[in-house]
Amino acid sequence: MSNTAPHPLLQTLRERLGHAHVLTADQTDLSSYEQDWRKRIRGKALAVVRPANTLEVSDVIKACAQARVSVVPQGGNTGLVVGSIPDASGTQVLLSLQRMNAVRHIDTDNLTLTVEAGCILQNVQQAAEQAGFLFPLSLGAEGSCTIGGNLATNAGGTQVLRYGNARDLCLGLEVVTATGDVLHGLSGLRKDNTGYDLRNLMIGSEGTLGIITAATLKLFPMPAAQLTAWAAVPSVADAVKLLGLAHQHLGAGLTGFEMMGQFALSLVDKHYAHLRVPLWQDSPYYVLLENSDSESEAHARERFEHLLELAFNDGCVRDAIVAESLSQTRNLWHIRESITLAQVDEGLNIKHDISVPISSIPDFVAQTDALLKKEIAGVRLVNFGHLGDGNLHYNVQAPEGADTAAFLREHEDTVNTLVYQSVRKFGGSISAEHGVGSMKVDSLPDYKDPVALHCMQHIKHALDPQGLLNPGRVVR
Ligand code: FAD
Ligand code: 2HG
Ligand code: ZN
Repeated sequence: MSNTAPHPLLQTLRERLGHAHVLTADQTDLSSYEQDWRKRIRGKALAVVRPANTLEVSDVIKACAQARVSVVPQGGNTGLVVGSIPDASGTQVLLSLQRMNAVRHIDTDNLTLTVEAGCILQNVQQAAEQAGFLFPLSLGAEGSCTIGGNLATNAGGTQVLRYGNARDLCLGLEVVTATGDVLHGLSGLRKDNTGYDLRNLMIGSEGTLGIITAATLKLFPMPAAQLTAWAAVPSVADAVKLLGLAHQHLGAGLTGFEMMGQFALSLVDKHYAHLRVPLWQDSPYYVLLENSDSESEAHARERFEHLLELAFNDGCVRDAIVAESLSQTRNLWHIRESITLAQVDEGLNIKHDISVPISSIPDFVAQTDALLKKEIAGVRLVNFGHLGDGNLHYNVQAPEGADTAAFLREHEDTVNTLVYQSVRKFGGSISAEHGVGSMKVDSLPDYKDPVALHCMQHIKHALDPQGLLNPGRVVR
């Protein structure tokens, strides 16, 4: 196609959506759609389309299918595995769900909330709160990621050990399939055994099987109090021990359990000194615990103090603070959530979002740390994450003062192989949260059960025989 002759598909899309919602690079700066969040890769779209409703999404898919043009769905573009931007060919349509951001319905007796896919997660949380309920999905990107993207990646976040992943929080989906048909699955049913679970197939499919246009989500009672504690622990094994004690003594009240290595916190201290990271120079690891209490803050505090006393006596906690106020609670969470941004300020690193059984975490960390330190002198490990789910962000940062680009060029493949082999040794997963995208698509065959991978390829082919939806992501 020459630069002067517009692609005939654009004319069709403009007729359906209106000129203002079919954006091209000759008229508009598309960088926010074409650049991935970590600024590792920039793609090039044939056009960015912004449908206003499900019917328009269906029209776009039908037109693209007819023109044999592939489509990349995008929500908030906060994904960390390069799955939501077009490739560099300039031939793909980027379908942004941003305009589809309505709250459709709240059913307080059924404890459900139905929203459109482009709703920002924070707005979903607020809609639930205004109705007097909790929608517990919570992550650092909640101010810009969308519920459609959360479901497409089966996002985790910081409340999984109590409420589950995005998958566990969703009862029904409306999806536009690769043929442009609309799958009307917005049921609020908690039980439905009428065949294959298409909702669960779509969740975590990263835009490769269908476009999620709306979702029915579960609501929960709002706790009377949410209190946090910050504990310095002598080792990873002690953090695991503390987790066991917390489960035993807080029961269902334990809603968050995040572990953070000292180097991860030192980056927050270096780049966001105003956050005043507590105790960070004292211990190699720290834990942020959250106790949600259905009675009162005083009750929550009493239970926390009892737990911490047991932990001090055991020796698995060296020092600890319990938040004095809601603002201190928020600040502790803010420190934890700032680790991702502090890494950006420090320079690109090699990200991992691995999981292994919780019982294996101490050995996994000890053995993998040793392997990496032997391989790269002075390597810095940004180890933190959702210990309560057996999920660590085991990120690998260049040695102090090293050239980051050169470090990635020379070491990224080797580091990934070392970490993934270690994950395999402990029976884990190479992606517990962020998904496969295009960053892990070529590694997956080495670490996924071959029969599972084969089934995935068959499913992709059956639902999207033309390879129209987000090609080159998840499975090839
Ligand atoms: P996008 O980035 O736009 O898309 C992600 C994938 O979903 C792409 O493959 C895209 O094609 C597809 N997709 C998007 N919308 C749809 C749709 N409507 N239908 C079909 N496919 C679609 N992830 C976690 O799991 N836990 C965390 O704690 C966490 N913390 C984060 C913190 C920060 C600061 C950042 C930047 C990211 C974090 N993430 C985390 C990663 C990211 O997966 C989540 O932010 C979020 O789930 C992505 O939502 P999004 O709307 O931005 O999706
Ligand atoms: C988190 O838990 C996110 O904060 C991002 O999943 C992790 O920065 C990362 O590697
Ligand atoms: Zn995470």
